[in-house]
Amino acid sequence: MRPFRRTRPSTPARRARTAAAALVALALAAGLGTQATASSVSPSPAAGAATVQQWEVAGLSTAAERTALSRTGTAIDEVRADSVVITASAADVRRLRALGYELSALPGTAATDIRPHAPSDYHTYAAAVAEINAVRAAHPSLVTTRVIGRSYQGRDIIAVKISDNAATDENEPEVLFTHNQHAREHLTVEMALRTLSVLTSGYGTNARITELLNTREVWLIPSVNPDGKVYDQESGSFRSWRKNRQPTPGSSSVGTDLNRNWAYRWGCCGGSSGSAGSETYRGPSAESATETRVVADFVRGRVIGGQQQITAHIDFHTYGELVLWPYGYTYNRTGPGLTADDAAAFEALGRQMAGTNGYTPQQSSDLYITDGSINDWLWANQGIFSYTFEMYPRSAGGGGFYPPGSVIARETARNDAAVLLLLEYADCVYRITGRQNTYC
Ligand code: LU0
Ligand code: CA
Ligand code: CA
Ligand code: ZN
Repeated sequence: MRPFRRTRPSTPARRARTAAAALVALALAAGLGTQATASSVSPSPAAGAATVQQWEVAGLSTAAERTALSRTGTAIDEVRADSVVITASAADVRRLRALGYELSALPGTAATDIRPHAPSDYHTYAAAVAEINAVRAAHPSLVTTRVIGRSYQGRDIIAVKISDNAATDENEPEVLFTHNQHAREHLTVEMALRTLSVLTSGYGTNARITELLNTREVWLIPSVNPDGKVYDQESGSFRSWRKNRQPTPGSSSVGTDLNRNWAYRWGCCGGSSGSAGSETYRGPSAESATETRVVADFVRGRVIGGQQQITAHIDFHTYGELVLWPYGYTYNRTGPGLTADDAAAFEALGRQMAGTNGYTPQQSSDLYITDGSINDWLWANQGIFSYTFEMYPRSAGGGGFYPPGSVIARETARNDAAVLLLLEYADCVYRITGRQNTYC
């Protein structure tokens, strides 16, 4: 386990800083004019993508201190023992320093410092779609694809189904994997392609995979945010873009953080921002983002005869090497709709999956509070055991959001066993704590 020290005594400077951050958070919530403008928080490529880079923010060691920073509208890239790493523009840095935060630049992390990946490394969105179509053509009884809707800019959002008799909706537990909610997290799209390859090549050759695909229906959504992916990846240098590409009405800002836009306790708890320019902008209302709505409608469409068919889910992100479970909106281990038995099952399966890939298992809010996340909605609203995996690297030194293409094969294969474990328990996740007779 990552050694969080929740009880570290607070220094006067720390208390002052936390108080200042809280005041600014209040001002932001009240719509006062202290927030940076859209162009400074989310620069247009011409205006200053070069100034966006990663910074270490010193002296933050508890979830409450990290949540205070995120209340200023900052997205936290990485949690360290006594600091965090963020991506920030020069204007963000000035704003945070004015609040008393100590920031130091992480060398080599500006988007323009990062060597563009070779086309053979990370798939573009179009290349990913082409590969999916090729796999489907090679395995027509095992793979079908469905356009579940279109992104804000009109790109297909695709769900790939993998099962025996894939064209038929059979009465088998369904498992969902979502990828690339955050634009710059390109390794997650590679993860979807890896899972597609492992499952299709293993069917008929590997007894365990054959049995799983005979008894489960697997859904992969390889890119929830294709507009963001294309915007980040296809201009010649990376843009460190996180959100979707939907303009906010009444503002010059572009983009909603899809993982703050889901419809459970949306905006409740200081785990997202109401400022359109923020990296964690939650949108004007829950499911306001085209892509959130498309995926939520797809999930609701899996309710058949009053029963949600999807039982288990992983949302792939980068980075940090973490296995996370709900709730994100509260530090409490249990909450409405999340009993001690539910929490025990979440934790047991989360820890077992982490045992296979060496990630750190923890409740999502051990990092910092998030609200409107996909995990909270899928569990509270749909009863789906929903995890987040934060993939490679563990820290910025491994390449942050842009690790070299040479790690793709190793770091996606690293999750094979966890994916199969989730499929195995999809018939009854409570089996992992021996409570199947009570709950399944
Ligand atoms: O959405 C996020 O902030 C995630 C973490 C949560 C799922 C708890 N981190 S990320 O944006 O860096 N992928
Ligand atoms: Ca089937
Ligand atoms: Ca089914
Ligand atoms: Zn993410």
